[in-house]
Amino acid sequence: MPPSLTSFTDDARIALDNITDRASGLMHPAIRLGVTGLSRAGKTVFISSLVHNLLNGGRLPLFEAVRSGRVSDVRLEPQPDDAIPRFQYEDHIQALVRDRIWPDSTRAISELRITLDYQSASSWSRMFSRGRLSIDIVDYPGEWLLDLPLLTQDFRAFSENTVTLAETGIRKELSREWLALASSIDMDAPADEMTARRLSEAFAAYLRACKADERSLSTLPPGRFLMPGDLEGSPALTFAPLPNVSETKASKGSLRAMMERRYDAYKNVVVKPFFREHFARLDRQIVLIDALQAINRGPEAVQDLERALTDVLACFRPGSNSFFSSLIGRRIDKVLVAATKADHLHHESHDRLERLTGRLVDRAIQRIGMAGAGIEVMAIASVRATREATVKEDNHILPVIVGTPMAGETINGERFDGNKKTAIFPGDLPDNPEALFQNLDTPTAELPEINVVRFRPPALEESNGGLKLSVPHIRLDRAMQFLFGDRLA
Ligand SMILES: Nc1nc2c(ncn2[C@@H]2O[C@H](COP(=O)(O)OP(=O)(O)OP(=O)(O)O)[C@@H](O)[C@H]2O)c(=O)[nH]1
Ligand SMILES: [Mg+2]
Repeated sequence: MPPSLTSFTDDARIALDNITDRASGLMHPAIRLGVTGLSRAGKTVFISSLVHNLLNGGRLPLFEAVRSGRVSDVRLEPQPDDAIPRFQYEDHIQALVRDRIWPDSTRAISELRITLDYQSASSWSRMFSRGRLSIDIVDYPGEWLLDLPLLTQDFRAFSENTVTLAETGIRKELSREWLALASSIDMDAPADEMTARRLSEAFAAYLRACKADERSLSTLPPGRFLMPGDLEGSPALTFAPLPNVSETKASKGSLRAMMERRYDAYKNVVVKPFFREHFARLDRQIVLIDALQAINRGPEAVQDLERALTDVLACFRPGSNSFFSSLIGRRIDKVLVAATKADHLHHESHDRLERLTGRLVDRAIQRIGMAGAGIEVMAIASVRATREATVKEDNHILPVIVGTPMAGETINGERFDGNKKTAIFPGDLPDNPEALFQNLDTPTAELPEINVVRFRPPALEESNGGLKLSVPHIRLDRAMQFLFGDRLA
């Protein structure tokens, strides 16, 4: 049985936060949209393109309120939370649109408020509703969600899980140095700051090596070890799991006791506040995943992505686990899992990518035995960096995609300068996603080959008057409709 860690104050504070949010929501309807995904999944690009398309009258035929002309004004407004950094929309969009480079990586939480004035669809509500909705978009690293399971693990369980995982597959070679150091240390000896630091640095180096490894995505908790932010060097981040922790209580003043205390501190000062102050207040959520990259990297990477997705989805659908439910609330009623960067495929494969993502989600849901209600799956491209074409080769018509590879990209020995365009055959996904999952467990399993080229963001088309049009995308409007279309009814 998981130790009961929620305190009365946790519950009370969440309830209070929710009441305050709701009360202000009566005056001015607002929803909080969480945008998450593992690093490089495409969060920043998604938010930038979504906002740009809304502000600049983008092509959004599947977003009903815009298509039917009911949205009269869209603007950015000051966000409601003064303590959260603002999502720097202007910088990101300048990079994308003016410089045609991808925005910089972001490492922490940020927020942006966009407000829409609209006419209600029904004449009855038109008489009463003020027709204004603010969407508070919150961008946060998916890695932070992977910390949730830690809350039910004591130090011994955490150590055991982490060490077991470190001894399997690709991770075995990456963890060698850390584990060698850890086993050479006497955890019952008096605590010593330098030993704690050496251990924690070796452990962090292992986590970094996993993340950098080409063969896997390897996202392992604790999430803040790789993104410490302003906690860098603090005791709450200066610990490491230990091999073979015994069941007996740690002796006072020992290294093991110190590690246990700091592990608990990590949960109390890092994990819980995030869930309480940020996560518990979200209404809707999109989870971005880079399924194509995982497939490209091989079976172990796909399994890693599956594991991460399972842990992420468990946060949204805590099911019967009342400990989680009480900490994170049950407010999120719609979750969209979106496979991004679909512009790397020909449109014939978009539905296949969607089915494959659906299968990933199904497997995750089954694994934790939760209800899948309110979870939707799509394949999208926040920014469409390619166009489609066909080439004729030996009497065959081949579907290709055309784009401008980033400066320095090399394809078939040709190095690109960032200006020249090229056509590539992107590769196919299997029609039946099951084919991909069937032999994932065999390390030599063959996965379909997808040509993932890093293309530059597209040059925007101009209208007759010379006005730049909005960022092209794939199915971004469908995502909008699902995430907040109902709130503009
Ligand atoms: N072609 C294409 N590439 C994309 C798209 N979205 C993201 N990318 C690529 O993916 C990279 C990462 O996108 P970001 O939006 O910065 O990802 P993120 O999740 O914010 O990453 P972190 O801030 O590092 O956590 C970009 O630099 C692009 O190269 C897309 O819709 N199409
Ligand atoms: Mg980002």
